[in-house]
Amino acid sequence: MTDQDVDFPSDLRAIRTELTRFMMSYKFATDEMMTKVNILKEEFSAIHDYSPIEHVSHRLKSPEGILKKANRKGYPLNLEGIRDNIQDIAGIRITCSFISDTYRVLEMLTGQRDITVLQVKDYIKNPKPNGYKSLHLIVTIPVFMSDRVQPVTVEVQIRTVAMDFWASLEHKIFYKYDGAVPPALVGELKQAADVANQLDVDMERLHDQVTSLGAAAESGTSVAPLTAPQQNVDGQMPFPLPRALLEAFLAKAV
Ligand code: 0O2
Repeated sequence: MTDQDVDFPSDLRAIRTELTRFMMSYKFATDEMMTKVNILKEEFSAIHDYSPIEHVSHRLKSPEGILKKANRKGYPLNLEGIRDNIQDIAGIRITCSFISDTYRVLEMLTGQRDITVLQVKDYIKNPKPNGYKSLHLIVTIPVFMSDRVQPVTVEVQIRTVAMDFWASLEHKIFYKYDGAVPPALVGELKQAADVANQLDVDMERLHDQVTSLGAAAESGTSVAPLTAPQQNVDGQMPFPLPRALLEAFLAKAV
């Protein structure tokens, strides 16, 4: 028993243990998803000429936030009810440079065998009336605990940097006005979402143009590739692969 336990009767201690296990399962699921996304990001950066994943972040809803949401939505206030109804306790957000990358990342994740897709909402093809755009994915992933395997739900949001910029500001404004955003501001936000979308479209077109120029010029002119395989801070490749070793591999003499 710790000092803290002295003030806790056994029934509260039992609830605390149960809640801790509950929250930990979501933390582990988040860790697993982050590993999956980081593997894709790192592999793309090292092997291909660029990564469709710019940035990835995660968040775990606090126990207070979970209870508030369950209350607000009228869900049963027990762990089973919460597990069955609240699907965004664990959240991952992936930002990509281009719209096509968001779909590419969606495909790569949903194609993984241990990920079960429960729902995909495409707010890029079908934006919300306020202009919100993003791909939302609800998945379960198995978490291997000491005594059981628990399928845990994770919400994954995938969007471009421009969509993310817009959504962060809109989120702040929405909370500042407690949901009652003045109509003029709603209109301006919608306009800004349209501008962000135009930027996405223009940037992708430019990127495609420069990429095809690079490909055409590969046979000898001086157009440099847009990006190179990722090197670490010392300008080295992720693993040291000296020329002699590569030559030995080529000669199958290792
Ligand atoms: P937070 O604080 O980011 O967690 P749900 O309310 O999740 O049960 P809903 O609203 O149908 O059901 O889910 P949806 O549409 O998939 O939205 C889930 C999350 O997407 C939200 O979580 C936001 O993070 C984000 N989102 C959805 N719509 C908007 C929007 O119009 N603007 C912005 N900025 N974000 C949006 P939470 O719990 O609402 O918020």
